[in-house]
Amino acid sequence: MNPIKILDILPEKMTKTHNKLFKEIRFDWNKEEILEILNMPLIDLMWESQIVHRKFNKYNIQLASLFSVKTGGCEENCSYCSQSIYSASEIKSHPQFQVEEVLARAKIAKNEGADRFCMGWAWREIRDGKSFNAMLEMVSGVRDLGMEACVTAGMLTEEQATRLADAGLTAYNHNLDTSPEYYKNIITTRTYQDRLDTIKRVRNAGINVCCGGIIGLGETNGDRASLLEVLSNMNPHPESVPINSLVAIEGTGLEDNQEIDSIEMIRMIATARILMPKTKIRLSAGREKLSKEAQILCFQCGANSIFYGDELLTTSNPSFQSDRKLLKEVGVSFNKDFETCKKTLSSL
Ligand code: SAM
Ligand code: DTB
Ligand code: SF4
Repeated sequence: MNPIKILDILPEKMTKTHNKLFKEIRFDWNKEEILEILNMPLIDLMWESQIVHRKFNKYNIQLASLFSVKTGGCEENCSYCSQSIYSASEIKSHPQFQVEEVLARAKIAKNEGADRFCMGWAWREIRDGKSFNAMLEMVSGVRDLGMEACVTAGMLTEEQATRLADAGLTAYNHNLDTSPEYYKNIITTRTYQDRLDTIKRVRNAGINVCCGGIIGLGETNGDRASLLEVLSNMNPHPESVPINSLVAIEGTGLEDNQEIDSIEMIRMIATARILMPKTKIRLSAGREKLSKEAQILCFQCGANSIFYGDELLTTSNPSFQSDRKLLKEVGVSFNKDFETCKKTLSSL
């Protein structure tokens, strides 16, 4: 049905909200407006977000596979992370994988239907030298496979960003994680401004920005709105916004945090979709705790990408096969190339 037709039959109050939301892509959202959206009656929020999603996007889901190229031993103290040297989790450090090994993993992901390959380094920042040169080779190797390449490796300099752009990097992932106000409760070894500066360097180098956050850190709804305010006031908006829900890992500072309700994830995704209509909203960590139905509601409210593959960085994720089954049930295409997608689906 044409959404404009639905608008015609809306009660007056809802039409007003709608006009406000619908007018254009905005970069001036404020916290109060965002909180109002985040706290809307759920049914209205789901409906509003779906209309925005259908207006601005095709209904497909991007599949991004993730690989931890360098695991553990990170000097930052992010209290949710098993890879930090401050964490008592039993995660085994692993030296950086070789270029060939990484590209072999990218090929497997491609054969499974992924069209983006994201590579993670447990680093505070990128340092020049052999490891960085290998990263550049990995990026161009992934691009040669016809996939999008994303890297997440901490802070970087202008020059490093330019070299990554020259190697063909599609996107750099650097999350703000939470609100500027709550940030100090989660990480103290770097500042919010450090994160913003890195994101700016990525943007200036012409690389797409992948920047999101985590819910379940103990933050309030106000903090969630505040994080979304920072993201939606970036102009242009980040091309990709991962919404993670905390995977409470034993030995990390947040191991005892209470699990968040799936409805909160749905609200966060729906609100992100309304604020940033064209951005890829990635339903990220924590999917194993979501029922099939909750994930479907996330897709309906505008999530249009998932991390696809049995593993995230150090924790597990739904299997390739179960995700393909889910997407088949939902009936959305999951690859840019619809024919390839249909072939993969029919071979299930
Ligand atoms: N070291 C780099 C950095 O922090 O930018 C890259 C890797 S880091 C693991 C990537 C992102 O994963 C973090 O910014 C955080 O948002 C998310 N993440 C890490 N551990 C998580 C957890 N236990 N639960 C949910 N999200 C997590
Ligand atoms: C993002 O926002 N989430 C991904 C990716 N970017 C790098 C990482 C999730 C990590 C979950 C915990 C783990 O596996 O260690
Ligand atoms: Fe290091 Fe990234 Fe983990 Fe923070 S989230 S401790 S920067 S690997």
